[in-house]
Amino acid sequence: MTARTLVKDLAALEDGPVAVAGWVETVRDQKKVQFVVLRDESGAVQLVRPRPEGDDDISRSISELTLGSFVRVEGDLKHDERVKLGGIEVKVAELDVVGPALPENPIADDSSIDKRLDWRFLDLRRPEQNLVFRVQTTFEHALRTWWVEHDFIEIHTPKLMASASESRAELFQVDYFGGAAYLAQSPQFFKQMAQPAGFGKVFEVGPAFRADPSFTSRHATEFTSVDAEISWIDSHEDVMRMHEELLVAGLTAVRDKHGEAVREAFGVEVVVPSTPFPRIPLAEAKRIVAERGYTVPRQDEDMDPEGERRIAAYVQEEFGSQFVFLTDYAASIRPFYHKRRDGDPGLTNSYDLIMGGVEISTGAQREHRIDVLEEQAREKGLDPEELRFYLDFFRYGVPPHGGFGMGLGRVLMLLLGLPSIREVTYLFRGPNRLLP
Ligand code: AMO
Repeated sequence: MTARTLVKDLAALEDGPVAVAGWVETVRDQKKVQFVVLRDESGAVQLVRPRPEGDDDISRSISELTLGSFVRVEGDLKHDERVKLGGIEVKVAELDVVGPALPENPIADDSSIDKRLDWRFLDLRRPEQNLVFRVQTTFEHALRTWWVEHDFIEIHTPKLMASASESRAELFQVDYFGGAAYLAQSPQFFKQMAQPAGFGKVFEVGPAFRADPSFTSRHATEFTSVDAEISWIDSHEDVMRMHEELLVAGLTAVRDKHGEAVREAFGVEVVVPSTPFPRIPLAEAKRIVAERGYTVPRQDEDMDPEGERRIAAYVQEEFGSQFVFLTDYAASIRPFYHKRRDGDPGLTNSYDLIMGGVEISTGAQREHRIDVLEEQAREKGLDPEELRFYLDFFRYGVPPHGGFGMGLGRVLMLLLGLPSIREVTYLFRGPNRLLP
């Protein structure tokens, strides 16, 4: 048996015997000649077979091919400029239908996103979808490479927890041997644990769960959280610097490897931002959008989505940046573990990162002084006893530290100009979706 060649590698080969394998995208079953477009994970190629007088086994099996069937083909590669699809074709000598498909495809290109998600494995066969996950792979790989080159340690924190990790409201509870366990909403507490553990700099890319009943384009009940936490910082400024450098590394890799394909498939440019990203205190950001005709509804709270879009439009016009750090969040709207500003305890050393008008990340310096941390927990109505395991991390020595959490799906959605996190999540999970 000839070894299989990926479609993308065919063009570089000389004419001669090849084997290809993939699924059937189209069949043109003509009287004199039969054409099949075969797609694999790397591209599509035309198969051709002159029809013999009175048909034979191969011509009959081509006539009977159902779209989507997985086939293995041996034949002769021929370069021919007249072939529209890449200037090559494979003349079929043997064809083996390895995985026949049912004749009716349950989805079409114009099916609703919900219908497509019902049949996600078929939806993912579209080349654009394939590209989404190649971009994701490249992006994650570049982040990981950057971290490794900068001496970070990779950790995998448990997702089964004894208590809430971000807020009680969004907690999934599961039965745990007759007791209760909770699904981690964030690796927050355990990535911080790496600091008293003396790890210095850590990262994690892993699942996070939130029982958030919303149906927006940016919320999922399970999502991939990209987290980092570093020791020996002076303030959140050090975290922002690491964050922006990391994003530049990730986006540079995506642009270099997929920039052209992304432009063709999604009509957007992968732009590598220049650093530093603009930094705007939240209160000032609210003033700016108010001056531009939009008043954020609850002034004592975070930006709402419209406010985020407006401030993004401003930084795009003013600084040509797709990214902006909103800083100086009030302590009242931040979790107890954020460090308050020295000399101005109403503010925290924290930030949100906005990309293309959507929040993709929260970061902060953490409070590492146990007495202050306990006090802040109490102030937020939390029971220090329930948080004892976490508070213990701070009783035996810990350096000043901080980090961020970033939603991978949101970054990909914005990077590719796609309308929903559903399009960039391998299998989306929302309030109405547990299958497939
Ligand atoms: P936060 O709660 O802001 O911060 O979450 C960080 C980032 O995670 C993404 N995200 C989500 N993505 C999809 N669906 C959701 N339901 C969802 N919820 C959050 C967003 C968000 O910006 N522990 C802190 C981070 C830190 O301080 O290190 C945290 O979890 O992109």
